[in-house]
Amino acid sequence: MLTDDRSERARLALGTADRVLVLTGAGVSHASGVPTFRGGGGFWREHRPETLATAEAFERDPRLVWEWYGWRRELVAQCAPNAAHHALALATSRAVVTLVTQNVDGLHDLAADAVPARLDEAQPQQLQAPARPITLHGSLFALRCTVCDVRRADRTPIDASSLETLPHCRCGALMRPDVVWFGEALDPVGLDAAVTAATQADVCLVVGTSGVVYPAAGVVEVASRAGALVIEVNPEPTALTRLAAIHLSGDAAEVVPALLD
Ligand code: BJW
Ligand code: ZN
Repeated sequence: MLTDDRSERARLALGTADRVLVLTGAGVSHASGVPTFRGGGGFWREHRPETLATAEAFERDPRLVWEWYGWRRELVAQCAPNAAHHALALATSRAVVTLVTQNVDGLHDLAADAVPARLDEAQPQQLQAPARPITLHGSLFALRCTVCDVRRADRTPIDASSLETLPHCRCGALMRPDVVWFGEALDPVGLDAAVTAATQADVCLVVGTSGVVYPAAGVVEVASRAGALVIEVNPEPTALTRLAAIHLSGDAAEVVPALLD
């Protein structure tokens, strides 16, 4: 329950905005059991995630990188969207809300899939099918060929016991996770759509991101420069707090549903 002044101001701004841009990061999935990228417990074995999420690491040791992604795919496959994902999915079906995520866990999409069932319980006349989130950094459950660039959805377990058992393309080459690693370009269509939404937003809601990875964090800078009121939900101050007119400290799964109620 949000009762203080800042929360009420945030609720009012979101409730009266014509256009809202939401940027989410790993923290939005914390209550679902997905580890954040940089938080405590952000290590897998002795490796920092930052050193595994690179093309160089994959070139050097594809088995190690696939082992890490296989582990994350299994972990995330057991996780379900939480109240923040559901509230945001419902919001994208109610108003002009553009949802942009850095997450590769697919939980926003699962929440969007669940909206029709929830619509029956809500007021169907006010709602439309939720817009799909813009996924800036790709998906854990998609593969891309390292040679011919062909993509495919895939949820099967990864066998990283040898190079031969790793996922391969029909062209014979090795497949990689279809995610964006450091030094790689984001899909220009998704990034352009996010930047356009940022220039048009009255309110920019930033949830559960450390705000240190660009160009994703730059989307908030664009919104702020274009005059959007920036609202941040995060238990900690972040690199983007300087842009926030309102910082709400807390768990996204509690704060976000109360804000969008
Ligand atoms: C809670 C919570 C709860 C906890 N409730 N909250 C400009 C300036 C500086 C550097 C650069 C720049 N432009 C580009 C760069 C370089 C680089 C970069 O940004 N580096 C910085 C880190 C220094 N960027 C890139 O390399 C990008 N590419 C690029 O720019 O290409 C240029 C190019 C152009 C043309 C041709 C070729 C190249 C690509 C960046 C890709 C990032 N990819 C990753 C991995 C994805 C795959 C995977 O997951 O395996 O994306 S890195 C990782 O960080 C992942 C995340 O999406 C991303 C952001 O992390 P996020 O979500 O913020 O997570 P955390 O863990 O950092 O934070 C969690 C937050 O949640 C914390 O604040 C907690 O407090 C909070 N929290 N519990 C709410 N319950
Ligand atoms: Zn191929």
